[in-house]
Amino acid sequence: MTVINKGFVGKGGDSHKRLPPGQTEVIQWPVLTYGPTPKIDTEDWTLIIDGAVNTPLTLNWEDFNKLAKTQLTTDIHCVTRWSRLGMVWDGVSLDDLIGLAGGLTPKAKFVIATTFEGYTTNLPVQDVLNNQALVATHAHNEPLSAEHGGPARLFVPHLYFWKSAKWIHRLTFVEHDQPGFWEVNGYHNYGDPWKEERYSDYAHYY
Ligand SMILES: Nc1nc2c(c(=O)[nH]1)N[C@H]1C(S)=C(S)[C@@H](COP(=O)(O)O)O[C@H]1N2
Ligand SMILES: [Mo]
Repeated sequence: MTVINKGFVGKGGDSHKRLPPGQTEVIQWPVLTYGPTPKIDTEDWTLIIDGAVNTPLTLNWEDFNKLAKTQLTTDIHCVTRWSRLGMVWDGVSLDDLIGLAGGLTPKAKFVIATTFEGYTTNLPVQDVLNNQALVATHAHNEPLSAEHGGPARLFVPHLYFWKSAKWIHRLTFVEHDQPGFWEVNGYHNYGDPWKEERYSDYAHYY
């Protein structure tokens, strides 16, 4: 297993130094879902990798769990101003999934994540490469609960947490950007917590 430590400094001490502007540390882990929690049985679970990849594929739960896992120790930041520091997450890296799909074609500029219940979010391809993103199954060595996106969710911790789509079902690589659910409803298209990219310019008019 690959283990990547993104600067975890332990509990207490100077955790404020790594809180992005406008964020507050929480100890409990809030649940934030637009709508009800879907219950996805692992028997019905599939992950589709398609679009601008050389060999599009669909993995079932058994296939997916045979893949090598990558562990990330890092912080998460929600646009509603809570951050949880030093979380340990396990899953299959997007690098490995892309490799399994024969690599990206030159048209792969963005990735669109679609979930079982229809939530979508968009990311530039560069933001999901080089161990920055997982299809995660575990947090703190526990399988993800349904509320937190289990059996598996996208995990892209360097961007606001709405980009980490729960109940992930499909990753489609595309040439042209397609803003997702929150991105068309006033959230920023990119969502860098360190630049406080919370809302789109348009949303500031409200
Ligand atoms: N499918 C889906 N994924 C989602 C959401 C959602 O409503 N549906 N909410 C997003 C938002 S706004 C946040 S902050 C995180 C919250 O994840 P958590 O409930 O595990 O804390 O999930 C993100 N992923
Ligand atoms: Mo959020």
